[in-house]
Order: sequence, then C-alpha cells, then structure tokens
Amino acid sequence: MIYTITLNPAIDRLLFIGEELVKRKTNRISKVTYDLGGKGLHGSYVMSKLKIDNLAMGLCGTNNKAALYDILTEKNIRHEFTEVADESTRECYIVLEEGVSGSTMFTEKGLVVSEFEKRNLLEKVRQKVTSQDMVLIAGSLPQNYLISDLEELLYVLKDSGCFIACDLSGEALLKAVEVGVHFIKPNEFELQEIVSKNQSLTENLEALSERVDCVIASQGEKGSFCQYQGEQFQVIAPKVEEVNDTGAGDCFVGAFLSMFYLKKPIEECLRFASGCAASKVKNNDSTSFDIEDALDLQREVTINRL
Ligand code: TA6
Repeated sequence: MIYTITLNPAIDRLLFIGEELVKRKTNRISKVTYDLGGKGLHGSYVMSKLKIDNLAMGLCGTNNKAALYDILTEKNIRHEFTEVADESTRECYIVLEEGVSGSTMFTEKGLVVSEFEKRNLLEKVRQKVTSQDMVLIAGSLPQNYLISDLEELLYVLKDSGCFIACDLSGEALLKAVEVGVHFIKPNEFELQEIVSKNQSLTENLEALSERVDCVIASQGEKGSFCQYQGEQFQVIAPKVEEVNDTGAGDCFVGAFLSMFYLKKPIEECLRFASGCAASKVKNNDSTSFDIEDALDLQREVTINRL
C-alpha cells in the first residue's frame, strides 16, 4: 500500500486570462476552473489512475471540506484526512495567459493546526503504516506545523520500517535528508537551498546519496538527474508544447513511485515518470495527463548513464 501525506492541501483556482498579463492594466479573467492542489494529493491522483492501491492522508480544514472531498471523489482518490476544526483548506491561484506557455502560481499559507490535530494525524499514521508500505510526504507545511513536528512524523515512519519518500523544500527537505529518508526530488531551486554552491550537480547528488537512497534533481522541461545505488542517470525529457507546467513535478513523483513500488528497474521508472510529466504539461489544469500519451512520450525519453 502507498500512503500519501499532504500536510497542507489546496484547492487550485485556475484563472484564465484572455491575453498576456500586463501590469497596471485591467487583466480580464475569461474563465475560472478548479482542480486538486497539493503535492501529495497529486501523487495520489497519479497512483489511483495507474490503479496502484493508495490512501491519501493529511490535514484539511472543516470549513470547506465538502469542496475538497467532492474533487477527491470525482478523481477516484481514496482519502482519510485528519480534519482541522474551524479552518479552511487553502486556495492556490494558477494564472494561465492565452498564448503564453507555462503558468504563474500564487499559493496561500494554509491551515493553522492545533497540537491536538497534529497528534491525531500522528496516531493515524502510527496505526496504519507497516514495513511493507511506501509513504510519500509532499508539499509545504501548514502555518504552525513546525520542523520538529515533521521530524516526529518522520521518526514514526522510520520506526515502522516503511519506505519514506519526500517531496519537500527548504528546512523541511533538510530535515528529511538529516533523518535519512529513502527518496527526495528537489527541483533546481529547492536543491540550491540544501547543497554546497561550490560543488557540481554530480558531486552534490553523490553527497546527498550518502543519506538518501534515491535522489532525483528535477530540471523542468529539460528533464532530471537521478542518483541511485551508486549510479547516476541523466534523463532528457521529450519535447512537448507546454500549456500548464503546474503539477508536472508531482505527476513525475507519483508515476515514478508507482513504478518503483512495483519494483520496476530504475531506468523504466524514470522513463515512464518522464513520459507522464510531459503528458501533464500539455493539459491546462493541475492534474490531467493521459496514460496512452505518456506511453508514447516515454519512447522519446533519453537516459544517459553518467
Ligand atoms: O505542484 C503543484 C501544486 O501542488 C499546486 O496544485 C498548488 O496547490 C501548489 O503546488 C502547492 O504547493 P505547496 O508547495 O505550497 O504545497
């Protein structure tokens, strides 16, 4: 079983602007749509679509829980959230400009969580996770969820003996490395925050791999680098027409972990994940990708053993 833990989920509000965004001008919104937000939930979306048994956990606000649960039901995501009383799951805003590839994201800070609710989540995790499981913790932390809270959660997982994957950033990512989780996937900005500026990417990945079994440094449309079992791989992503890059990294993580969980060879995991992420950026929402398209696109992925 794979569990995903999204400590600070979101409802993404996608704002479509009819033309290019211009400062000091009234930029009219031509369309508004909603999608799932939060990196762990995106992972669960991919796993569910690939028919990998998974359960989405985490924290969510009671005020608008129906809106979040409706999206999860619509996307066939099995979930068991720890509810945070009198709080709202945040909204994140994704701005898409007509004729401009990519997107601009504005994220709210999110939940304020009580000690009681932190404990409830911890207990739920302790009761469910076993050594056979894989757990993905992904996304930002709620406002008063401290690094020490994350550390406690990571040690509960360590004690269970499960495989721990983290898609975190900043201090949270540093803590995950310090604790010695099994997988991390920093993007180029997140990597810069935790490594030495004087070393090359190759050296930094090697150094991180002393504590973390599988390290993937993602580089957007260029692809990624992976360090695993003493080997390094460069993954060159297929060229596609990018519409919305939001969630592409999450799609990669969800697809990679699904294949890894099925014990597929590392190159196969990387190739398929790269195909899924490339398919994702062709879609205008935060989550959609097409499995057939991903299978086609993975043939265009180049993997170089370094
Ligand atoms: O990666 C995309 C996404 O999960 C969006 O759906 C959006 O809600 C945002 O990231 C949340 O990011 P954060 O790092 O604040 O958890």
